[in-house]
Parts: sequence; C-alpha cells; structure tokens
Amino acid sequence: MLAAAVLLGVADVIARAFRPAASPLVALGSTVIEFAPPALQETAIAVLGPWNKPVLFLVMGLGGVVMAAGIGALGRRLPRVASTIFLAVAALLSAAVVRRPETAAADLIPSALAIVAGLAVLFGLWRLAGVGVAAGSGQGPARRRAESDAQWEGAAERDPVRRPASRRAFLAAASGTAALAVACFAVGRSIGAFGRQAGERLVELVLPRPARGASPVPAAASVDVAGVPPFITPNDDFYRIDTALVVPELEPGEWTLRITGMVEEEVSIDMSELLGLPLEEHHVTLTCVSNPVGGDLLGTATWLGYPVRELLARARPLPHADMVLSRSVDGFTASTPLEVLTDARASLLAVGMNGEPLPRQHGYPARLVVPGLYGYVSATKWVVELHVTRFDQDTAYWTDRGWDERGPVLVASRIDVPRPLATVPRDGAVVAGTAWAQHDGIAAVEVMVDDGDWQEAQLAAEVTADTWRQWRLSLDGLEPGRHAVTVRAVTASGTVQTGARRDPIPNAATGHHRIEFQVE
Ligand SMILES: Nc1nc2c(c(=O)[nH]1)N[C@H]1C(S)=C(S)[C@@H](COP(=O)(O)O)O[C@H]1N2
Ligand SMILES: [Mo]
Repeated sequence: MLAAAVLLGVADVIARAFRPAASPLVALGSTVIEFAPPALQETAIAVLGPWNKPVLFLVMGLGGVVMAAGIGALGRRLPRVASTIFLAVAALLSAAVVRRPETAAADLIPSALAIVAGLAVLFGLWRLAGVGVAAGSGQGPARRRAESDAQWEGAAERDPVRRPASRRAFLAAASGTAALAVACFAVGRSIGAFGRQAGERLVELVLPRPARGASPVPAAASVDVAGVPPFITPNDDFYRIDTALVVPELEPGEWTLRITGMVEEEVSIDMSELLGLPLEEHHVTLTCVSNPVGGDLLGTATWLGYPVRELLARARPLPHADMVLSRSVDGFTASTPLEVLTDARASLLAVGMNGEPLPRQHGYPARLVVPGLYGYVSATKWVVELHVTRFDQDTAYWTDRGWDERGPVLVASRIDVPRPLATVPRDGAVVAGTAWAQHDGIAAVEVMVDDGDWQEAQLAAEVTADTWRQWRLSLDGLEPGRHAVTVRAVTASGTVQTGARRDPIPNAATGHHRIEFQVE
C-alpha cells in the first residue's frame, strides 16, 4: 500500500509540471468517466451534484487501497508474482495517461519516474521485512520460487541468507515512506494548478473591441421581481456542465483551430489571427439538455466571437457534408448540423463572455456557442477542431450514449417566484419567472392558478429570439391557504409547450413547471 501511495503521489506531484492528465489518478478518473454506463453517470450527477468528482476520487482511492493490500498480501508468499502484478497495474495506469487525447509522449515522464519510486519502495520495504526468506525454509517449488525471487531482486549473490531487519528499522522506513507519500499529495494539492500556469504564467488574453457590438440589454428586459435571476448571468454564477475531471489548461499561444474533413481546403487559425478578425458580440442563452423541469441548468451571456459561418466559408464544405463534429482538446465531441452553422444565426467561435476572456471552466481560450441547440450538440469548450462530415459517418460523445444526434432546444418555462412552499402576503403577491425557446422566440407565457383557466402573463421586453424572456403575473386577491401555479410558454412560431412529463434523455425533459405556495 505504501509503494502504491508513493507511486501515485510522486506521479501526481511531478505531473504538475506537465498537465492534469499526466497524473495517473486524473487519467484513470477521466477514463472511468468515459466508460461509465450513461445511467450511472447521470445518477452520479443527479444525486451527488458538484460532489460527483470528489466522490469519484474517493471511490478510486478506496479501490486502490484494497487492490494494493491484495498485492501486498500476495507478496508475502509470492513476491515475484506480486511485483509483476504491481508493475502491470502501473503499466495500465500509464496506458490510461497515454490514451487521453490531451497527452503527448512526454506526459509519461511522471508515471515512469513514479514507477521507479514505487518499485524502490516495494523492494526496499520487502528487504527490510525479510520477504522471501521465510518461504526459503520450505522445500520443493516454494524453495525454488524463493530462490528465484531473491535472484530476481539481485540480492542472492551478495546476501544469500537474508535476515529480516529489526522491526524498528522496518517501522522507521515505513513511516518515512508514508510521510513521503503524504507530502507528495499535500504539495501537489497546494500547487493546485497543473502545468506552466503554476510558474511562468503566459500572457493573459486581451480581448479586442468588437467590430459589431451587441445593443445593451434594456431595463425592460427584466420584470424587476426579487428572486427572478438577472437577465445576464454573471460568469461566476453561470452553470457548468462537462465531462472534464480537471479543467483543461490550454494557453492562447498554443491554441489553434483546424477545420478538417469534407472541405475543399483545410484551414487552421491561431489566436492572434482570430483576435485580428472583426469579432461580433451577441446575447445568447445556453441550455443543458439535462435540465429538469423547473431546473437552472441555463444562463444568458454576452458572447464575443467570430461567426462560425465565416470560418466554414473559408474551408468550403463539400456539397454532401451535413454535420460538423467539433472536438475539444480533451476529446469531447459534439455533432452540429452544418446548416445550423451556416445559416444567418449568431453561431460563434467565442473568446469572450460578458466582457472578459472565457473563464477556464467555460472553455478558455475558445469555445462554440450556437443559438437554438442544447450545449451537448453545439457548445464545445476548449474547441480545437471542426471536422466537417456526415451524420451517417460520425457520431459524437453524447450521441454514442443514447442522446439525440441533433438536439434542438424545446420550448420551456420556469417559475422563479414564489419559491416552492413559500408563504406570500395576500396583497401584492406576484408569480414571475423565465421562458425560453432559443432561435424561435417566446410569444406568450400563460399561467394557471390552481385549476383555473390559462391566463396570459405580462412579458418583459424581448432582447432577441436567441435569449430567454422574463414574465410576471399578479396574484392579487387569492384566498388565504394553499395554492398552486403552473406555467407554459408559446413560441413565436406557435408551438405551445407540452404538459406531457418526460425524462431528459434523449432530447430534453418536457412538462409544465408547477409549484405550490401559501397565501397569508
Ligand atoms: N469540451 C467540452 N465541451 C462541452 C461539454 C463537455 O463535456 N466538454 N459539455 C457540453 C454541455 S453538455 C453543455 S450543457 C455546455 C455547458 O457549457 P457551460 O459549462 O459553459 O455552461 O457545454 C458543452 N460543451
Ligand atoms: Mo449539457
């Protein structure tokens, strides 16, 4: 167990000079996420929320302890077999590192050094414990095995009759080793960030002024009811959903976007060229397909970027292409219909979010934002490739796990005020919230109080069809006691939000949001 702890700790601390996935622990965790059954993945997110990743590390840690203890127990009788298994597990961990899309050959250095350290601890402690000596007193196969073990450890010639060192020497070495492992993890955690970031941090990206700015959000876009979220979601409050165990660290200087596949000309663009292009600013609401009815996995930001349409025009997609498979530096992929990226809508290769460079968690230095599609088929963060292809030839990360390959946003609405089970005063109570149907637009919101008729809510000003829209309705005059409100929205093209309840998979939950509250 100590040898395993040293191996993982040493690798984790040295990996800080490389990248997250150069740490076998991180690479293994990412691989577990990659191969976890989708149902387990969704349950973990639903039940554990933001704790799902720490819990994954905990489970891996416990699994590692059990496995190392097993190898150690085996090593008391069969050190050669046990050390071979130890080495094989270490090799598998290294394979997990190499398999990660974001790693290069040099990222094996931490694992290689750590394997040397781990084996040194294993053999060193065994030697002190006299492993291999006791078995030698037997006869037949056990004896031969013990001899070959001793030989294999290079000890046979020098010290044919090995004796266990004193218990005190063993305990001293063992506690020294334990301290080394703990120190490695502690130093690793305190360095925190991986890679160059920790030391010589590269130049921070400076956003140019937009060639075409977005018009400011008018005050009338907000219903001004306490409890309804602001129209523009601050970056720190913006929901985050991705499969990345550790946020990829991609520096602007090493970033390039390549447009490949079914194109007349492959194109590649680096950050300085991108920042020199006429960038546009657009307000766009981004939504996660996993958002439950009434959930808050959505937000609106002012994105700064370059139209994807223009980038694709440079590469000239071939006539039979119908999909763009965008790829993140961490291997995540999204399948976006080509026509959505080439029509007039504000599909952006974004570098800015609410006036700042993208936060690392939201895709720094560049990501896609496509109005009207759920994030999983369009909003690739840390994007490095647009592969022009066909839906019948390629599939994307979540499509392979049973989700719809195209993921257009369905109309939805949410009650933000009153909170469920809140008590409201008899006079002046209001119900208010948000509705969205990106790229179609919200034409009406209707509210049903208890089991009455649908009543038209008052709409705040529309910013664009690509953003959510706030609404409110007075609840004056309700009798004291328990009441319920239900909401539904109608889109500009006339779609009425369905009341049929359905789970998010394969293309978003449906059903009306309904809450109960108390009138004083
Ligand atoms: N590289 C990468 N990009 C990704 C994802 C991911 O897992 N990896 N998740 C997508 C999903 S499912 C959503 S809903 C949006 C969320 O973007 P946000 O985290 O900036 O809110 O990012 C999309 N882009
Ligand atoms: Mo999502």
